[in-house]
Amino acid sequence: MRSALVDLADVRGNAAEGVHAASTGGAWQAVVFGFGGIHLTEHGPIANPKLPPGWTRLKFQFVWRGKVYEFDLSGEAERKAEGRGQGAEGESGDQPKFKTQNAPFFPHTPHPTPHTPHPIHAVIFDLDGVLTDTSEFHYLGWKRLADEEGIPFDRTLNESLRGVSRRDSLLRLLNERTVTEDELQAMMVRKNGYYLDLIRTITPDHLLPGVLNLLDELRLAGIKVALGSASKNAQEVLERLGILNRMDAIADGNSVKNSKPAPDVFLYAADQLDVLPANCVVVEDAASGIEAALRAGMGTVGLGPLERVGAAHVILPNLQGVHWADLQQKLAYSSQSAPRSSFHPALALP
Ligand code: B16
Ligand code: MG
Repeated sequence: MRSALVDLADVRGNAAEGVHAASTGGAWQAVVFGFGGIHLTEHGPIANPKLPPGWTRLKFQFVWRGKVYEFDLSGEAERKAEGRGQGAEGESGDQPKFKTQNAPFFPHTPHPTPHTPHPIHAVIFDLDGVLTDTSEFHYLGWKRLADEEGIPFDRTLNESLRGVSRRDSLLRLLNERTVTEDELQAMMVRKNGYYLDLIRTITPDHLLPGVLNLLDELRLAGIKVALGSASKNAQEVLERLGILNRMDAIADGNSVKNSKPAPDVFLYAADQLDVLPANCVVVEDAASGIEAALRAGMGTVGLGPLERVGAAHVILPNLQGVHWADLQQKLAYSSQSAPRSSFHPALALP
């Protein structure tokens, strides 16, 4: 799929410059050697077809050692392979037989679950790292608290707190340190005070590039929109960004008990929207958020590096220049129906 989509879905964003011949070759090999199960014997090429469910026929020519071989393979359960024209010499004259009982020469890899994407009725956006960048404010808030407490804290540690609830973030920051529940609560209040002071500066200019346009396109397309954030300050941030009224539902740190990577916040959003989880797509920047959305059975768009959001169905650097029509197409081509537990690899953009 990755080879095929380089040009079919323009996943690298440069198909206009010409066809990617090597990728095309890769797709051909996947089909002929993979699904067709062609292997080369001293008598000629032999097929051991394993067509994906839904494929009824696979027909192709194969040139080997100056000879043209035609294969016309059916996808029926009994794998009746119908050869026409020239076939494997010495095996069966003009009518090649395809060995169904032998292991193919070229080992098969399991093919992805056939793709039957669900129609998308709603998009659920994470807040920090997707609609705006509050992570710097979280960093400054945690840093101040950590300095006061004499605890080491840096930007690398802050990075690992993306999408992590306030309480869990503090527990990570405290590391092995033991504190009472009252002390824990007091520290959370203190950090949040610092954070609230900082977010007063947020204005609509703090919306990340591409967000407003995508929200507009979703509205035009009749797609519902919700927020799915771990933050308990999400409403205030949305208000300051000027997009609170754009949300058809809000699911945040106040809505559910279990935070990401539990699926609860996204399931809550879907419920509020009255849309089935399978018809929702989540846009997230955090590994914990992608995991939560996958556990909710939703499609996922990961923003950021592969190491962070590699489990998502579609991966983009950010939302700048992203159009709903393109995103929808990428999601449709991704293996959205693959088993969630496999965290099927995504379509990565450079
Ligand atoms: P609050 P998201 C998350 O937002 C942040 O990424 C994370 O750093 C923060 O700890 C969490 O919200 C809780 O935020 O302290 O405001 O409740 O990415 O889920 O929108
Ligand atoms: Mg986030």
